[in-house]
Amino acid sequence: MATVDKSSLKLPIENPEAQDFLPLLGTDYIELYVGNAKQSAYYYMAAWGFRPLAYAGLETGQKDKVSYVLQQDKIRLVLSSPLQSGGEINKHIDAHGDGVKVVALWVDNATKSHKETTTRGAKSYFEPKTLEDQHGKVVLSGIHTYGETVHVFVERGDYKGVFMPGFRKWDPFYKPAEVGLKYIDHIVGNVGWNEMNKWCQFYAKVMGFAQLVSFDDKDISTEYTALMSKVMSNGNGRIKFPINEPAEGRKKSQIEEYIDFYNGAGVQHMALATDNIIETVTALKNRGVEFLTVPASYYEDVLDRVGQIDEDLEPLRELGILIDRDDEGYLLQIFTKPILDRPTMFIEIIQRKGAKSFGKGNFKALFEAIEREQEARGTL
Ligand code: TYF
Ligand code: FE
Repeated sequence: MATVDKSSLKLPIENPEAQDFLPLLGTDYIELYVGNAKQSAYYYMAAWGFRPLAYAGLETGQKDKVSYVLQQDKIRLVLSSPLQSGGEINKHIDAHGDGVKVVALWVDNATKSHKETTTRGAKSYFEPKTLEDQHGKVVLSGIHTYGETVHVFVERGDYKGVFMPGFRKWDPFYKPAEVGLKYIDHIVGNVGWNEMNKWCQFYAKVMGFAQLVSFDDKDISTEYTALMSKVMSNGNGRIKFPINEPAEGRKKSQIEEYIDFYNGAGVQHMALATDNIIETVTALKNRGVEFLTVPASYYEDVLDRVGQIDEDLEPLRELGILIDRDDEGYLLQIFTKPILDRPTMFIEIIQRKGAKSFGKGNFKALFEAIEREQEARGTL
């Protein structure tokens, strides 16, 4: 059972009703609906160091959908594609391109999680159901969140199989080395104009989250790009969901570009944590992952802003890793270019050295880097 430890979390907007009705143990998995799961699985293994874990498809008696499950430390990805024309997954891909469908949350009781959230106003995605095989049972339930994204509650009990009933072990010959990714630090949702507060209220009311930190468009609008963002967190801080909305700027907001190409609200980025960002980003670059870059001038005065750090500045500068500090420590972070055909989802790599914040001191440099990419796409 998750205990509520708010001592190290900053919760400027307390949620008095919060915490207890929905204890979350962590992120269980992220499921992406993709056009070709087999080839996506190869990408996440070869480029990102995910290891093959489980498979469900024609060979396991699943006729309409194929899923590959990958894992790196605590991060589990499920890549799913339709095996027939028509149906929910094809519609999702047609509307959004490849993208995150499910943010699955690990709970002790999926039935209670469904009841507590739906009675507080969540729309059910599916009722609690029990899956069973010779390794035990897993109980699942689901609710809708922003756009067509859903949360699935996963109750594993003492299930001993590789992933869950319906899947078999997947052990191909090709298993590239990991790159040091450890856990999901946060998952960011982009929502439509003026919808940020509505979805923050959803996480507060329906899921018992509270607001972690807040910044407004004055903090983060550059000459062209504008957005607003609030971070919602569950009581034990294991689940952090920043929510962005577009704001009015001189030209098109990066959030608006996302909404246009994704055709609505959805997951914008996942931040994956490492405990050695220099090694992780070096490995990722060698495997072809492309990152945003900032001007050399960023590194001229960065140490004046963030003070002493443990790392040498040189490799950070060479790799383009950004640095920020809050009153509890510092953090190192870097952002990929969009990893899909549409300019929608990207991935952040983050190493926290005490800092609990999200890199506010880097927003200007980061958003200017994003604008340069938008400019190249003709979407600014
Ligand atoms: O998650 C965050 O808040 C940081 C910064 O469009 C950020 O990673 C915020 C908005 C955005 C890109 C990055
Ligand atoms: Fe982030």
